[in-house]
Amino acid sequence: MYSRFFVKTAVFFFTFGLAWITGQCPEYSVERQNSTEVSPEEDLQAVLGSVSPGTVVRLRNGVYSIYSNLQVTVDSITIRSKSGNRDSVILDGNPGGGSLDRMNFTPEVVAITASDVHLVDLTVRYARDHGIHIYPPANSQVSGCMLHNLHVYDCGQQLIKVNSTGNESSLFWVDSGIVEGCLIEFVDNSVMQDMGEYFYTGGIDVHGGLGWVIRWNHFRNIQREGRLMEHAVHFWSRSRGTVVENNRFEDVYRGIGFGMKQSADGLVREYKDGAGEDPYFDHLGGIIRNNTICNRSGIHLESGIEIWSAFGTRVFHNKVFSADDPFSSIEYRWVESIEILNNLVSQQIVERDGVKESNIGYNLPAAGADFFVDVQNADLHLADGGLSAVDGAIQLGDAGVDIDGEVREELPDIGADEYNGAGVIPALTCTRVNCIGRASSGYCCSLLGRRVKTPEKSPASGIRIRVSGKQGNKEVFSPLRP
Ligand SMILES: [Ca+2]
Ligand SMILES: [Ca+2]
Repeated sequence: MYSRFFVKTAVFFFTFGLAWITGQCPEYSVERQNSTEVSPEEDLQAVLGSVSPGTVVRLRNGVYSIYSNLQVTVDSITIRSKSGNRDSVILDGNPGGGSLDRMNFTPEVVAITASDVHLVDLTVRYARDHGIHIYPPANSQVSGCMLHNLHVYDCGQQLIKVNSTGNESSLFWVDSGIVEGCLIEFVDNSVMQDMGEYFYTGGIDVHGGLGWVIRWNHFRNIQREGRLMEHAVHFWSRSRGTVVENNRFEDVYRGIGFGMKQSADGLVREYKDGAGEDPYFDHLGGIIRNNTICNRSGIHLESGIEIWSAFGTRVFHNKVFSADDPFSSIEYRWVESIEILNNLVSQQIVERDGVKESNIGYNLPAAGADFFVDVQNADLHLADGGLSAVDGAIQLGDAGVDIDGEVREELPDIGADEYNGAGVIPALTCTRVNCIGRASSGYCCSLLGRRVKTPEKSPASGIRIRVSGKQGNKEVFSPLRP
């Protein structure tokens, strides 16, 4: 009987072809004791000011006109669409519906100065400055805010901004935030704040944040005309322990940045243990893993991942592809004790100045478009041109899961995708050499150097194995050889 073998093999290679990144975001599951509902014609600001902590505010479908910053000041509330469909509830900072000029927009659509506030399943658009701004009230820290399954787009400065009180004599910060499963993008990038030499505009910009997680998001079109602007994700001013994982970046000027400043210029976070003070570092620890960054032809990539003025940061299993030559795929400068391992990039990983005691290795540069399934659609799954990345990585204890949510195998692949046969027909090799006693068929088979379970009996012509992948089920075949 071959059936048991077929089932096991099919499970082993099975993958979902569509929704390969948003499908992995965990469900929102926080329970609150109380619940209330609001309609677009009601005064949402008044409702948010009157609820008690532990309330879910459910927004009925429609466009909510935000004439002045929607202030969230009550701890432990969830603001979410009743329907669960983020496209059906829109918080709109251009309530007059006038032309898309940032000077017509409300300064900030949502301003959060409370802890444990969750925004879930909503659209936020058209802020003059920041779409969502989280900052502490005058005299206390903020922590535990979550942005889950939002669509945030077209704001003048940063789409999501996190910073301190801004007051040196009473300085507090925002910790332990989560941004997950969101679509963060520019649909019309003419709203960006043009400073002449650059745009003061980016995706997520966090000063002095401790313990933030950015995962399973999709960042798109955070660029304009190849001109200098902010990152799609930037943590600095001595942010610490940031995790940026399993995100998909598509057409960005700068993808992910940890750190920037070389000295305590402006307000920077200080920690009780004195970390990063002498010498100065602008980001401490943290990990950037399993992200894909893809720029099409004509969209300049300045840098996919920039590590500047950082200590102990790890960059594992990312993929950076740009059709045109970037300044750098990944770059690092003014760093100490960082690790950049198992990354796959289309151009180069650039060491700049001031690098101490760092571990850079097992990366694969110069990966062409043929390495990937579909660069036009920013799908950086490995294709048959990229098999040199397969099994070429070093095992890491903190590698996370790949872009499909799959745990890596014993021989991990370089980049963000553990290859699973999707989209290609790998070569099957079956041999009796050194195999006696190891397979009941008398043959041992491997796909891409990976041992696969063999049938209990071999048919006379050869061994056939079914592989399930994005393009359906395929059979791979090896004639029997000695
Ligand atoms: Ca492997
Ligand atoms: Ca995979």
